[in-house]
Amino acid sequence: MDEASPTPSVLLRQEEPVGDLIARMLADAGVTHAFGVISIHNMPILDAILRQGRITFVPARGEAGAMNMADAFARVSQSLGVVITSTGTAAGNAAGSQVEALTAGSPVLHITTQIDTPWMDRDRAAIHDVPHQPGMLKAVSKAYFRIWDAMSAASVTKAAMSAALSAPSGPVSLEIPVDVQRQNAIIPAAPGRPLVQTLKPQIGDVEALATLVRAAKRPMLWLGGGARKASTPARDLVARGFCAVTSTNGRAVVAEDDPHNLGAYNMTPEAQAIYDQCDLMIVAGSRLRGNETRNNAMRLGQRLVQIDADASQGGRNYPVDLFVHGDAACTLSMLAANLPAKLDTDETFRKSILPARQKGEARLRAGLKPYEAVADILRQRVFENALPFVRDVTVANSTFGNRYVSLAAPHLGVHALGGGIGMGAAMAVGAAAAMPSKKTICLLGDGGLMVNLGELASAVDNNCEIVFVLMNDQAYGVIANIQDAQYANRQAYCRLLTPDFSLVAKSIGLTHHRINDVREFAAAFDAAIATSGPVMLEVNMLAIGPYAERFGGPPAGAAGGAR
Ligand SMILES: Cc1ncc(C[n+]2csc(CCOP(=O)(O)OP(=O)(O)O)c2C)c(N)n1
Repeated sequence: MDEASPTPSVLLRQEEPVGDLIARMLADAGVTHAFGVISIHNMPILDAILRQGRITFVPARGEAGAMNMADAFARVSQSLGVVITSTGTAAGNAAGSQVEALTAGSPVLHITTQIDTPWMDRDRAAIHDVPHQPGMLKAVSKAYFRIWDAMSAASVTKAAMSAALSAPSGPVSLEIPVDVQRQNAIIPAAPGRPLVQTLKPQIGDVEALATLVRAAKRPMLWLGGGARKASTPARDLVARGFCAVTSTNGRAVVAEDDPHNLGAYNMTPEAQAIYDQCDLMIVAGSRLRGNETRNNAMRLGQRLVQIDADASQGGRNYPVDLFVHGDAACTLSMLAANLPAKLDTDETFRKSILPARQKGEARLRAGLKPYEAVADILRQRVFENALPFVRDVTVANSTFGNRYVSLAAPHLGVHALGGGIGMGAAMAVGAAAAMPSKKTICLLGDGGLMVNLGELASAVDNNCEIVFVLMNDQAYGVIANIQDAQYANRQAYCRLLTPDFSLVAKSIGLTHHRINDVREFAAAFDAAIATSGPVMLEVNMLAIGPYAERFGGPPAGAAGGAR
């Protein structure tokens, strides 16, 4: 190049601090929201987010809540959830909630930090130092990464996002020491968007599966959370002759009002009778959890096929005739392509699904007395208006919320798969951020709400469109029931002081309405939906009375019955 001609700008190397690069890469990847708690150790990143103005940062009251928000955001938006914490205690605070994200396989990027690199991993008593932080993060993550220096910042960030989003998706931890956040990095010549790969099964496996299906007269699909994106092929297969049943997390993969879908009534006596008729059960993207299979004691069909993106899942809980390693949506689509337009299946069997479901629903509803109105109104409004429905672990959800309240689409359902209480309120904030044009409905108990009460303020601060339906029995109702049934009525440690929630709500400017008569629920709920901003509807269970049937927790005992 001769001296007179200017250097083309494309060849001019540009640099920026790693904190800026991270914020830029997240925005380039389509991230619109991040959740977290600010700290000196993450300020270079949060300051860059502020200056760039491309991402809305939602400050939570604690890292546990922030992780739940990012998790629910990921589930409802079907995109990457991002949580930003500080090193040490802050990262530890997020760990319990990250266990839930890991259980649910949520694509969450947990950006956390480290002390300055010269002191890192050396246990030299620097403030905020935790020598075993990587070990802790690895235990609750699908994958763990550290950005050691500015040179690798872009590639490691891309790798972390890609790992979170690629099936089997899950939370990924990314540690960035605070001095590295300030170092200058080269701005890559192209945005480092995540590389999400679809796991295509081997054609031989799909052909073997198609052979089994063609021979079957009463084939069923068992759809789990891993099949949430497989609605199109799953609905197609049901239209061709399959019947379906779902886990709680796989609800609405096939429409909840499809007469050939048993829904999440997967453990009733009628369900067992159907499985005993079923000659081929194809389990797609499901862990066959103990609390949905009576600890694997339910018989699931004469032949069992499992489809999973995680190769290590094959035959983990049930012996299988065939394991197909592949993405659920991709595998079911390839299966459909290998099958005739109409399967030669048993119509009597297909017709038996709806009555079985109706029996399960009727039995469930009879046990809800006097709260049928709460269940019926939620069922109707949530389904008809396609609302996100977030559930904490409480009697109301273990009975009707998790199966009777219908969902319009799989991504609209958010609940604690791991059974941990206390995440509902924060999850509702994340769900509302993902779908601001709709009211998010959050059904929770007083015990669960107390775990993360502070996040109610986050909901108000961000003017989230949420209706909190609080079933207040002033107790850990589930625990009290178990103590009555299994510990000779020795109720203990389950009646903790709870505040007057109307005063809590008033003190933070949260609209609150207490329901003392269940007949008021329908009108109060519709008024809450029509109100702008968050609303708490407190159902006073002490005034209304107990459920007709007591819920005593998930099945007890060791796993491993179905052999
Ligand atoms: C993180 C966590 N701690 C403890 C438990 C045990 N546990 C299960 S249900 C429950 C009570 C929940 O109380 P509340 O939210 O008031 O709902 P209710 O049982 O009254 O319907 C407790 C403590 C749990 N599941 N998760």
